Amino acid sequence: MEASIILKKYFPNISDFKIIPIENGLINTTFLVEENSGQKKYILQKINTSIFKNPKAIVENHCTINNLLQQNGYTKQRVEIYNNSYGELITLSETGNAWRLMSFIENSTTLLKVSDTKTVEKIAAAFSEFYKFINQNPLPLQEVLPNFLDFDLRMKDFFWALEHGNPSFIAKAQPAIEFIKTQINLPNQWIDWQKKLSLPNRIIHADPKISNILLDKHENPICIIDLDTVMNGTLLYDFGDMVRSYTNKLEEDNPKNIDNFDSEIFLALKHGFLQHLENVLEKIELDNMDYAAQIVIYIQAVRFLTDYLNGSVYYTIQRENHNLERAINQINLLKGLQQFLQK
Ligand code: GN1
Ligand code: MG
Repeated sequence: MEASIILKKYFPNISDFKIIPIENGLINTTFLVEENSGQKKYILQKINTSIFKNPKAIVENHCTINNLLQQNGYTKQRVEIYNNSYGELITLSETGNAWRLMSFIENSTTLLKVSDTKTVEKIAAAFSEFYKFINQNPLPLQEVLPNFLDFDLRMKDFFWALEHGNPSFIAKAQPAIEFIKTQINLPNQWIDWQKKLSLPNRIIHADPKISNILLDKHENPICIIDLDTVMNGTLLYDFGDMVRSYTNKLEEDNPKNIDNFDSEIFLALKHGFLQHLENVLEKIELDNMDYAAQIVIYIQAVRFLTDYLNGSVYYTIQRENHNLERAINQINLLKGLQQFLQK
């Protein structure tokens, strides 16, 4: 197994260890490494280089962020990235795969969904604090995912897939496609702001989903993880993505035809998000949080749907319709949010 060969590049003498796959994330492949029957633990990850084309840049960014957090007196835990025995942060396998080894945060758990408003408020406040810290000084980040936040391009990719995608998938996805088309003007305002650079440029996490924060046994946040997408952008994107992830009563891939939007969680989340940012955010940001929530859910539905039509070449899937199920889940969430906002 490639993972155990890679592990030897970090610990040439390692003999007694277990490598356990962790199903977390739709892009990279993650393993828990337990050395000496669980005495020492690490996270070993194979980076998806068809998406992260410059893996060295993401680990270097990670170290830049960690250093800044440390300098600024951030007190929550941080995931460290280890050098291999040649002093490198990225280990290439013989077949060219890129791997990294990271610290394991003890006594922590992640959630896939959250139903407790107090926990949500704490999680949103922890991200709010993180944003405050990473925006204190200029952060020289390398660009790792060009166009990631370009919603104009996301829409163009969707229309391209409608023309060139797999015809049987297009037929199966008709109701979802129709829904996306009924709200085709929703992104216009956002795209216009992006063109005119109207939204304050800040450092964002860009993937603040529920499983990207580690909690202790009392559901207190202890560590924000997955710094791969930390980039310049708008904090409205992160707020929208939190709404997308935390207010969902179902897991992200459950297409059950119910209103899966939780309005109490939404209000708790807003409260937590503003905890460290209320005096930082500008009017355009404060005024458009509800719009941001809708647009980020909409674009995520578009992304899942586009990938489905293209034959699921981007997101990892466990079954043929997985991306369609994810898109339907997002559409139901958006419908629920919009109903709530109209009340
Ligand atoms: C991807 O693999 P993961 O969980 O880090 C995606 C996010 C999506 C998310 C949806 C680089 O994140 O943008 O919101 O799936 N990351 C990338 O669950 O595309
Ligand atoms: Mg991520």
